[in-house]
Parts: sequence; C-alpha cells; structure tokens
Amino acid sequence: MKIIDAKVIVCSPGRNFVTLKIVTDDGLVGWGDATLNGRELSVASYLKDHVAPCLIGRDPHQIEDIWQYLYKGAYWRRGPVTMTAIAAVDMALWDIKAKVANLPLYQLLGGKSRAGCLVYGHANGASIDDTIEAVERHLEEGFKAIRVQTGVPGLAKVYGVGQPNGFYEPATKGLPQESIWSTDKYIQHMPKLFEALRDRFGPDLPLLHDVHHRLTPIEAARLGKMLEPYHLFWMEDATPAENQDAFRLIRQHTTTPLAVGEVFNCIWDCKTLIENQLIDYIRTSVTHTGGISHMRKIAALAELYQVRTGSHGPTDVSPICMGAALHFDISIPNFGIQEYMAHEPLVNEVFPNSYRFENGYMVPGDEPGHGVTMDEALAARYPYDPAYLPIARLEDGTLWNW
Ligand code: GCO
Ligand code: MG
Repeated sequence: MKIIDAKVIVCSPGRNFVTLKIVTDDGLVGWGDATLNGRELSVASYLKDHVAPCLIGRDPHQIEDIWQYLYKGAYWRRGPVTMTAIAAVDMALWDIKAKVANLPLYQLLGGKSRAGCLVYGHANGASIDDTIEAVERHLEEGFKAIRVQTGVPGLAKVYGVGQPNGFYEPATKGLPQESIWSTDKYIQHMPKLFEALRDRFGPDLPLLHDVHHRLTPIEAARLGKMLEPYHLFWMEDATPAENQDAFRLIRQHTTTPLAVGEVFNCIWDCKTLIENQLIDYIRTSVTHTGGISHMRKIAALAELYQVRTGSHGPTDVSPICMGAALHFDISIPNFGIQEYMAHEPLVNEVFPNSYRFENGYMVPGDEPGHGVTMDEALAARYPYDPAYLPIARLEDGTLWNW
C-alpha cells in the first residue's frame, strides 16, 4: 500500500482548524488534526510545503519510521509547529492502519484498560454565585469532575471566564485583545471560591483549577498551600514551565496536586518534571505533542513515576484530536482524566464523530480507525478567519505571562 495524497484543509466553522487528509492507493483515508491556536497557517504551510511531498509513495504502515524520518530528518527538531505537523501525520497513519485491520484504534494500542475515560468540564462565572450555578449545571449534565474558574473583584476580565451562559471561547476574532491582571487580587479571591464550593457540594466532588501560568514560583507555592483545605484534584499551569526548577520550589511547600504540559510538545519537555516527581499529571495532547506514537512514550515514562495523564482537550483542537485522544486514554494504564470542552454543533457536523459522553465518562466509538472524519464540502463554506488568544498586562502596563 502507498500514500498517494496528503491534503491540508484549513476551515473555520466558528473557530479555525487545520486538518490533514492522507489517502492511499487502496482508497483508504486517514485524518489528522494539526490545529495550533493562533498560529494555524504556520503548521498548514509546514505540512503542505515540507511534509506532504515526502509522504507520497511511502507505505502508510511504517508509522514509526515515518515519524522518525520527519523528526530526525528535518534537522530542526521539536517545537510546537514541527510537533503538531508530525502529530497530524501520525494520527492519520494510525487511523489508516486501524481501518486496514478493521478494528477500532484502541485495539491496536493494547485494548481497553478501562470502561470509559473520566472527563472534566469547564464551569465558570463572573461571581462566586454564578460559578456555583455553573457547577450545578455541569452536575445535572452528568459531569463527575469539574474545572472551576471565576471572575476576580477589581479585574474587568479574567481569562477562562465566559459570558453569562458560561461558555467561553479562548480566541477572539481580529488581533489579540488585552486585559489587565493582578496576582494579589486573584490570590486573595481564590480560597473564597473553593470554600464556597466545598460548603455547597461537600468534600467528594473532584474540582480542578487552571492558573494559566500567571504566578511566580513562590506565589504558586502560597496559592497551593492556601487551597490545601479544599483538596483540589489539581492546580494547573501554576507558573510558566520554561523554568522547571520552579516546580521543585512549589512542591516543597504544598501537597496540592500539580498538572502541567498543555504547551509542551515533546518528551524532552516532560522528562525532568516526571523523573523528579515534581508533577502529578502530564497534560500533553495528541495534536500538540507528536501524535499517538509520541504520547505513548510520554505515558510510559510517566507510568514509572506514578504520574498520570490529563490531556489538554479544549475547543481549539478539532474533534479529530478528541477522537484520537480517547483511543489513547482508554488504552494506557496510567490515564488520569481527560479535559472535555464540547464543540459547538456546527463543528461536530464538519467533523462527524462517534465518541460519546455518558454519565461523566467519554468513550470512543467502535468503528474501524479513530472514528472521526470530515465533511469537506461543509468545511469549504467556512474559510480561515484569523483569531487570537488575549494578552495579559499588569496594572502598570507590564506585559505578563500567558
Ligand atoms: C485549558 C487551556 C485553554 C488554553 C487554550 C489555548 O486548560 O483548556 O488552558 O484554556 O488557554 O487551549 O489555546
Ligand atoms: Mg490550561
């Protein structure tokens, strides 16, 4: 069998997605997600101009060899653009291999290690009361684990906190918007939120919180300590993770579990944190971290240290990523939790899929492959529309960490 076409499709059914379609001479099609929020066209070009020509004529079964060819052969290794492009190829090739085998992809990855994948939804509100209502809505929908974000008194806008209906979209159309950030105001407010949540919902509900890289190491240590009485499932991205020694400092001060890695793109980004047991959950995703092949290596390394996975699953990766992620999640021994921000109905029409949310868990479909395809004709009606994440500044105008 040979690859005869590798086509890159950019579309924007409400938000931008980059998709790779690999076609074989047997008429099989494999789909990969290559969406890098706010930098979409760089991955589209990397794939179209530099990767696709190298794929034509290759045997799609040689997944590991093609992975190594793209990683080592490029000379320039790692980085979000490269690793997202390789991920899309990897996902599409696993999709094809599973279709040839006539099996759902998880069967090729070792079969099911669990009945379903625990997911967490996003509850957020401008005030603590609004946030409590958002948590109630999630419980009614069946969620068994919930990430909570809330507005901070004195700050006009807080990233991750949406409109009155609770929905938020990370990127906005046009150039990046700017908002003002105050760490002091934030840190003083957060314990009040979690105290109110525990009062209302009791001790059992798994609650997660995302700090979005905004704190210094000692501030993160302080917040982790302040939140200990409310025993979070995790505190995510407490500091920017380029300085990984920061996690040593945070760890020395708090038992609040730590999650990091949604902006990591390869195993080398994870190695120190995992081997030194400085984190509890690794948040790399199939789309941004080299695909299923590379994610399996990261999970295997993490398994040695009782670090579990908690993959990034925002609306800014396509349903193809969610489909592939669920086959990965259900198969590995050290799965922890999967983020699940449901896509808008139109996105699910553009990317028909068979995964299901059932009583707090997600399960992949059972048809051959990863179970997600694309309606190219529908996608063509929604051309690329630039959108960007917002930017944070301190009250004195200093550009702050994202
Ligand atoms: C999360 C993330 C998102 C990101 C977004 C960036 O935990 O889901 O932090 O909110 O900011 O995916 O593209
Ligand atoms: Mg996050």
